[in-house]
Amino acid sequence: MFSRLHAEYKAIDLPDRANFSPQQMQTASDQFLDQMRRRHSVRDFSNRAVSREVIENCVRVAGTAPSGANHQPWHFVAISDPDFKREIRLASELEERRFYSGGAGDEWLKALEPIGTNDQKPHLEIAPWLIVVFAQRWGHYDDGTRFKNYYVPESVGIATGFLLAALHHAGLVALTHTPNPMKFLNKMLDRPESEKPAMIIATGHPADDAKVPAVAKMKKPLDEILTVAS
Ligand code: IYR
Repeated sequence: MFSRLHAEYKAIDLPDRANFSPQQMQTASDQFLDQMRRRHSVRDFSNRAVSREVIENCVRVAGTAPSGANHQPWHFVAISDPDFKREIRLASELEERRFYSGGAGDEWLKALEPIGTNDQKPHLEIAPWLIVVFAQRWGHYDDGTRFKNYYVPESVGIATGFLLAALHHAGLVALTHTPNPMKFLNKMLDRPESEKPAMIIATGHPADDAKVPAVAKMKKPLDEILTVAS
C-alpha cells in the first residue's frame, strides 16, 4: 500500500465532526464509561461460533488506530481452524510450563496468584477465534524496498486496545495472552521476520459458568490515575 508517490503533504477537509452539546457530550461519555466498565478479561469460553464478518469488522476498528507516521505497523492473523488452535495451545502450554515452573521467578508468580492463572490454556482451543497481533518492525514500499517504522509498540498497543474495545462492543469477551517467547507464531502462521508477535487474543462468548478473578473488578480510582494540573 505504501508508495513513495504518497510522500507529499496534501490536506483535505476534516471528514467528520461530532459537534455535541455539553449535555450530549456528558451523556455520551457516561454511556461509554458504563459500557467499558462491563468489559472483563474472560478465561472460560463457550465454543459457540462467531461469524468471520464480526471478527473482520473488529479488526477494521483496530486498523483505524493512530500510529507513528501513519505507518500502521500491525498485522492480525485470525484463526478459527481447530488444528491451528490446537497447535497454538500446545506450543503456548510448553512455554507456560517453563514459566510457571520457575522461569517467571517468585515475585512474578506471587503477583499472578490473585489472578488464578496456570500453565493450562484450554481457552486457546475452546474460543472460536484466536487473533494473533503482529508488530511490524519495518515495512516495505510497493517496490519492495524497506522503510523504518516508528513508535511500533505504542502504535500496536493502541490498535490492540481498539480491537479489545471493538470485540467488547460486539458483545464478545476476550483474553489477552502473551506466552514468552512467542517466536513460534512466525513459523506457524508464516509471518515474515520483520514481524514480532505481540499478543494472542482469544475471543468468543463466555462459558455459562464463566468466572473472573475478584481482584479484576478492583480498578484504581480516578484520583489515583489522574492529576489535573492547574
Ligand atoms: N503468560 C502467562 C503468565 C501471565 C502473565 C501476566 I503479567 C498476566 O497478567 C497473566 C498471565 C499466562 O498467560 O498464564
